Amino acid sequence: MNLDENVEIKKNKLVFLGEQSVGKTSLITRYMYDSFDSTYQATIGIDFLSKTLAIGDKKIHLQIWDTAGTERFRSLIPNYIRDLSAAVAVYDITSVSSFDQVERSIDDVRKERSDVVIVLCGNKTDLTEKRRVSMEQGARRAKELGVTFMEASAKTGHNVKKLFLHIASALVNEGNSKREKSKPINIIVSPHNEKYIDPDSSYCGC
Ligand SMILES: Nc1nc2c(ncn2[C@@H]2O[C@H](COP(=O)(O)OP(=O)(O)OP(=O)(O)O)[C@@H](O)[C@H]2O)c(=O)[nH]1
Ligand SMILES: [Mg+2]
Repeated sequence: MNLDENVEIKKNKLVFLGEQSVGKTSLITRYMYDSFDSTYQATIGIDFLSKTLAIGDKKIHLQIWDTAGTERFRSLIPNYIRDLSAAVAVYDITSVSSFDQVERSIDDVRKERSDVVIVLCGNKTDLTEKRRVSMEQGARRAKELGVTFMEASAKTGHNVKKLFLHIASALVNEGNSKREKSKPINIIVSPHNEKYIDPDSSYCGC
């Protein structure tokens, strides 16, 4: 591996949480493969993907963990939260119960880690006629919980890149602020993904 001395690699674990069927897998699939599947296939247990992004002169390696929303697998989640750097708590804007549940996901994260980047994400904005949770309600809840708020649609791709880039930038800036004032961010995304094997061997310098 040939690395420029100015390039730093950080490994960061990003976990997607939220009720069954809110679109966690679809958001990740849209970002990684720029595709969308309308047939529902529930995630079993936990899935892992990774992606390397370049933000200015920093390289950031995101480990993306997709959890299952089913109650049956809930007991697995604390194990994955322990060493995370960022979390996306997803709800479906057409489902009030999924919105009520995000608070529990955020509490779970905060119980383990108080210093992580958390985004509250209302997904399925394309379903305008079926909307049951307004943007204002989402924004208000996010403010109360002290997290970033975003709405997105895995189907149309609306705000999906923004969601990931916001997290990557926040993680890079977090590292920068410990050493220097943050520089303007220039983001270049390099496609890179695989099932989890060994993060050390999966670096892509492209
Ligand atoms: N219209 C619309 N449908 C969506 C969107 N995102 C996901 N879906 C659909 O919602 C269903 C559930 O999506 P998934 O991505 O599997 O949901 P999940 O949160 O991963 O579900 P679990 O793995 O069971 O926790 C699928 O049929 C998707 O096609 C969206 O933005 N708009
Ligand atoms: Mg899933």
